Amino acid sequence: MFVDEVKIKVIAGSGGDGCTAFRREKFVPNGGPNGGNGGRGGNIIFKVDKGLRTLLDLKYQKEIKGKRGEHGSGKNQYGKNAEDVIIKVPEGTTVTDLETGVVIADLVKDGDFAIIAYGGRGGRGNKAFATPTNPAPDISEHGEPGEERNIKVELKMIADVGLVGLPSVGKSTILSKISNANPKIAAYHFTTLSPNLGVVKTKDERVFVVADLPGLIEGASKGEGLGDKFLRHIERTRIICHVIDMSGSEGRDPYDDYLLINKELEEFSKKLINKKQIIIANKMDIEGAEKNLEEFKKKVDVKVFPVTAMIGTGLDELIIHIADVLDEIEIEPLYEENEIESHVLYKFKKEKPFTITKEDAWIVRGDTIEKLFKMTKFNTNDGTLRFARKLKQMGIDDELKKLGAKDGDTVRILDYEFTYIE
Ligand SMILES: Nc1nc2c(ncn2[C@@H]2O[C@H](COP(=O)(O)OP(=O)(O)OP(=O)(O)O)[C@@H](O)[C@H]2O)c(=O)[nH]1
Ligand SMILES: [Mg+2]
Repeated sequence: MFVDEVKIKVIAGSGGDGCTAFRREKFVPNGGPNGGNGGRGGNIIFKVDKGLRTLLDLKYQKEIKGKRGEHGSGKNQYGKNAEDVIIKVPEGTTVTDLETGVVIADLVKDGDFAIIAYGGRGGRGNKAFATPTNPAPDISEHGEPGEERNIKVELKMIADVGLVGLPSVGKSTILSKISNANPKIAAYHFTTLSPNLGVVKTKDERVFVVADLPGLIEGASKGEGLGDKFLRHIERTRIICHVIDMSGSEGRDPYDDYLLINKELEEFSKKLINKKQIIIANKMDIEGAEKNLEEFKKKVDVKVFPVTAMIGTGLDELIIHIADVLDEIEIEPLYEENEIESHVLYKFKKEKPFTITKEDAWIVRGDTIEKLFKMTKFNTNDGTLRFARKLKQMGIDDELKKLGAKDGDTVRILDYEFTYIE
């Protein structure tokens, strides 16, 4: 299994600001409050699109930002909610919060989705703060900041295509030429000891994953050579690319090789032999290969792709053909039912509403209090007073007193400083 991994920051949209406004009508000197609420900020949603096979699109981004909600306005006009940002991801994508290590989403099938960061709610307009005792409040809120998280996105990928064949026929060479992979290549048998995976991108931007397997030999299905250990890796691929050394360079007959490998595949499992096969005739540069190919074609009734992997000849047509065939074959579910460990989605972590530490000043920290701070408009008396009241309600005043804060001490929340009064 090939795991692709991307670390990225997601910042959902903030809510729009609430509005402070008052009705103005002819002959009504002091109209009531009519500032509307801001709209909700855009969520960041990951959604499976089964056409995607890699996380390449995410690799080039450092962060994903949601849109801000619209601000509220006078005459009780609510701001519009922002549209969500929907990021397409492939089947088998998991998302982990880097701070807590908790899995936020495990997206398995086409259409599965999860909210990765929640948009902030809209700030309330002054209309919302009106009470019988304060019918004309001069107060409204900023929008709530959108949720911010650093995440790790992982893709557990299974190959679409398996390259099989005898040792030294050029499987790893093909993989190295058509994909981003860098497998070991050498003139001796069993150069490849475990499967290599590579991502192939065609000129018309289709993407698939190819596995290059260790060479198979007679008896492989029963464990000869590296044998059956790796055959199960191709059980879940959609296509088998059967690579044949058409030059017969080791004194072999390409048609015998073809039959031998098919026999091993069949003996290992019916599933393998029933898979769609594409025949690749490699080493066409070597003398005798052309003649062998002619003979070979007389004996088999399938399309053969002649290539010279070493210099790349024929590979462009080959990968376009593979992509065309893949388009016609359904992707099998990525996981068997019993392989799925859990689908539990976690949302916010529980935490203390605030902490206070004595540094150069009394520093108050905590999501709730910091959020309240960011949502407060300090340019009005009502706003500032409400903030002070909230500090008291949350128990921050009491806690400061308990810790020994004295009249005149400085208290800081984010970059805002104020003086503590007992
Ligand atoms: N002349 C020629 N040699 C090739 C070609 N493709 C691969 N070779 C050579 O064949 C040898 C084996 O190539 P590999 O790609 O390692 O073969 P493999 O099928 O992965 O081999 P194992 O991993 O051992 O099963 C290397 O020396 C390659 O340079 C080709 O198109 N022409
Ligand atoms: Mg190899």
